Amino acid sequence: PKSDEWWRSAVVYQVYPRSFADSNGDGIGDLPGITAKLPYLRDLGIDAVWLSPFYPSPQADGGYDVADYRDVHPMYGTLTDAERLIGTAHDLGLRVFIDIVPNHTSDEHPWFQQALAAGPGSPERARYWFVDSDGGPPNNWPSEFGGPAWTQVPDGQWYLHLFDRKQPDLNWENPEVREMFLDTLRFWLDRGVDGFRIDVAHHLIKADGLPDFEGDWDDYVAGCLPTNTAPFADQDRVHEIYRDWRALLDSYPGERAMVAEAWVTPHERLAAYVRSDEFQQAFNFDFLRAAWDATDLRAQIAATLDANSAVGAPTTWVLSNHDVIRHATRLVRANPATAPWVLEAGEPTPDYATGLRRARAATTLMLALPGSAYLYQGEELGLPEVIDLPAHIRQDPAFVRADGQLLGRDGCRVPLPWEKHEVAFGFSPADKSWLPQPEVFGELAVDQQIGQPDSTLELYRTLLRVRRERELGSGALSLVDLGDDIVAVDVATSIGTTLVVVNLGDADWPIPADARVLVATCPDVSDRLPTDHAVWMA
Ligand code: TEU
Ligand code: CA
Repeated sequence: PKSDEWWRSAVVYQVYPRSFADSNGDGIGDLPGITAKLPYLRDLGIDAVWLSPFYPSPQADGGYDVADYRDVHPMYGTLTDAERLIGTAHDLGLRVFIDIVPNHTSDEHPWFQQALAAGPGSPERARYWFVDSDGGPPNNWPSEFGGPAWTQVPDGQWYLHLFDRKQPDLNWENPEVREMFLDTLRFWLDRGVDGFRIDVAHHLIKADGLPDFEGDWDDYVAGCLPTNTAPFADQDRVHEIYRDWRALLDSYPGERAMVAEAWVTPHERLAAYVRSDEFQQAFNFDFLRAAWDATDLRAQIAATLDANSAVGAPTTWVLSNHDVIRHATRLVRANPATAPWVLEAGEPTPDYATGLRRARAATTLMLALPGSAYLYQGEELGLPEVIDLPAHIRQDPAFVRADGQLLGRDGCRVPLPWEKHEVAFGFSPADKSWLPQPEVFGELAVDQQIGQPDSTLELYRTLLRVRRERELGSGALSLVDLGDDIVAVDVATSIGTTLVVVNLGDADWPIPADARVLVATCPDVSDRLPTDHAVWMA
């Protein structure tokens, strides 16, 4: 029976291949670079690695614009390199998730090229959303990256793209589209992949007739509207697709998993993706939207657990990913209510020392919470968002399409520092890095932190070890009331009870005399927990 359910409490580490480790000196990370660093990840104490897209792609959206779903971009290596990476990970006891991008292809995918050549009314165009419309776009749908979601081709038809114009949306009413993705999943399952992260899983089905969006876009983006009020999101029929996929996964040996990237609100609608015949997991993005505020954090934890226990599903916790401002910066920004990916040009640079303290405390909270947790490369080093990248080197379409008003997501994608005294801080054997690394990355390099008891890297290693020893990922959680400015939870497992306390107030919190401190974010915890610090106690 498939009862192991390893994914329930798994800690999954996201690798953004372009920025992780470069093996051949072109300044761009690659698969052999990742493979060489897998022992580092094993020693960190994670369970699985998730790789953002490494497929052939013109890189109009960092590879989330796929031109071939069953191959590797030459700049990242070869299919053999992918197989070697998967095999090495398995030998080290790590599972591997890959990213599947089913909502759209690249405009350089052969299907889209064939659609352009074949013309209106052709079966090739029927794989996408090509529509006739006089006098402007067929409806009012906006692109996530700014401007309308429609682009006109020379013969007059318009095609839909919820993201960049180089990312045409596929038509999931078309059986050929469904077949193509089932074949793609088979292709990677046959190569030993353990799981899939499904990009914008809630967008695949569009409402019949493509009606106008009647809601307020800012409210929608802020997560204040039920997502299905948008005709391009969270439509009930999308669930059919994932039931087909899960049936395929379940026909393979081992327990293969799927996690939905679905920006769906409210919690009940998101929980509907997580079921025994659909996704095992859906990212819970609440922490990305939470302010550094005890009331807010408590509310997010309580709401998530309510919604998920209603369907008997475990939750996933996330503090950072490749789309949002790194949390060492985000948790101190002037206006935390702004969407987590919106970094406005000219926004003041938050104080890093405070940000780092909060980031460490937030992680200490997250890694104690039952369920699974997703980490984003570099957060274990306490990396800040890189805010001052010059405009001419920024590549994110979210920046390019916003006329410089928004800075986009390049600042969380700067290549990792491995060794302070090497060129490119050890990211590359050459003095090259596709985005420039700031000086502070030298101090934060892996070789500066490893073995240093007070470093953020060692904090992560300790948290992950103790989490495993005390089985916190599968514990029973309750919120504890220790005052307005304190977030406190109690996690009960067969090993015992762990009390987690985060101090968000201005005053020290007195640590009880009989408490045994297991992990703390401050070097010397004798009897008090200072502001912006956290502790695990037995
Ligand atoms: O992101 C989905 C998404 O809608 C947001 O996180 C988006 O990044 C935000 O609105 C910024 O403008 C996923 C991927 O994670 C992201 O990298 C891709 O750009 C996007 O889908 C399109 O594939
Ligand atoms: Ca390279």
